[in-house]
Amino acid sequence: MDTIFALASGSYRSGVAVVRVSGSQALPALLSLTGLSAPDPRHALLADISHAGRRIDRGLVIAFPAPASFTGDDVVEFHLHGGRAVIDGLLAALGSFPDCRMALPGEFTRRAFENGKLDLTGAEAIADLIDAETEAQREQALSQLDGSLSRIYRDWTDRLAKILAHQEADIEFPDDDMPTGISDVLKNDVGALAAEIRNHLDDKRRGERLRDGLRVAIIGAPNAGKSTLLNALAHRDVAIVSAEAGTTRDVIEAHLNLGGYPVIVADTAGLRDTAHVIEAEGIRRAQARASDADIKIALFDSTAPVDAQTRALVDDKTIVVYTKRDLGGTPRDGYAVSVHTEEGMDEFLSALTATVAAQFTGKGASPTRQRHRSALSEAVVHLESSLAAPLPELAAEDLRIALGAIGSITGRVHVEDLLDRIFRDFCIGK
Ligand SMILES: Nc1nc2c(ncn2[C@@H]2O[C@H](COP(=O)(O)OP(=O)(O)OP(=O)(O)O)[C@@H](O)[C@H]2O)c(=O)[nH]1
Ligand SMILES: [Mg+2]
Repeated sequence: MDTIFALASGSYRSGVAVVRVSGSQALPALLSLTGLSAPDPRHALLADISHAGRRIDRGLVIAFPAPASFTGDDVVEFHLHGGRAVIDGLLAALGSFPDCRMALPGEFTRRAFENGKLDLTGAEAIADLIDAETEAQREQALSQLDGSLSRIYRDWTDRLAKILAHQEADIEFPDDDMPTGISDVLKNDVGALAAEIRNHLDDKRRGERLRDGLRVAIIGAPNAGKSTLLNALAHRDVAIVSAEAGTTRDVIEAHLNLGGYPVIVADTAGLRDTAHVIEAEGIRRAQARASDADIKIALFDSTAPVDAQTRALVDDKTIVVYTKRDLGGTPRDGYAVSVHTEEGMDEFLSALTATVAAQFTGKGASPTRQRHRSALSEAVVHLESSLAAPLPELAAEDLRIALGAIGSITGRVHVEDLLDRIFRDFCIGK
């Protein structure tokens, strides 16, 4: 297998850059570039790094001999000055060693998976941690990396493997009063497992929404002050504001961090009847965005009569806000704010933050990807159909598919595990 290397730290021009090397040539390359003979494992050493008689840099080097490394293979790290010529010099030098090449995207983590250092949910957690922009996203990624999802799925695969083993045994050594499909004892276990998985899936997709960001749509009549509010929330001029009604046409998004939760707020075209083709398309987009938003903010101009079109879209996912409080008017309900004087803004912001936070309340780890959700749904379908299977072999087949589906989430279900369990749990001479 090739030895792979890559710049592990971010872009060029940084105080320190880390270049990581993994594979059987990592240690020989380190020794050749530094002249060291036997570096202490996992100890940083200051060394001159040279190649072909020319010095590349003076930096720290660390050797992580297999298997106690990130990938499980021999790994070497070079901590250099983060300049282009330095990094390029080292990458070129590494490329000149036999069987050494630049790593593909994700290849270090892939090797860690292949060497059993991580399961697939762990690998996904690393990607999520790198992408995390808010505290709650970071916490979710870290707890997934710690195995919050793996533990649940491993427990389920263990239980299901046991059930399947018993079912296989029932087929192999049938009792005289062998039931047609699956025994009552196993039925109970399967039913309980299916109920637990259904319960785990009934989480309002909070894990996935935390990764993707909660979708909030600002809606209201033209000139209600939607773009003004978006700019205030984003603390920058994202959308054009003008006294002319019908200014905003496209959906304009800003990514915010509200109380540690990621939120994508969308400003939309003002809702009204119009003969103008472009404005009408803008309004269509506004309505589409409103209908798939997790939370809507319905804006009403305090100084104007209540807009019926917007009012009709208010539901239990909507926060009602009256704008331009500085100009007077009497709001009927909701929050009254003035973006210009900032009156009422704190109250509105706390309400919005609390509504956002409420979307993420729930106990325990939640699936963080559609991939997890699809696999679990497939498992539930087959667990349920095993209960109704007319023949023991068909029940076993359903259980096997369900086991494969759950196992695919961590990528760690092997027939071997299953056989082990069969031999461990039964006396074969039964
Ligand atoms: N006095 C006062 N004026 C405001 C306030 N918020 C917005 N405005 C004004 O209201 C007008 C319309 O604001 P916009 O933010 O462009 O309104 P909009 O809802 O985005 O309008 P469309 O894009 O046309 O649908 C602008 O002249 C703003 O300056 C406020 O709190 N107080
Ligand atoms: Mg606007």
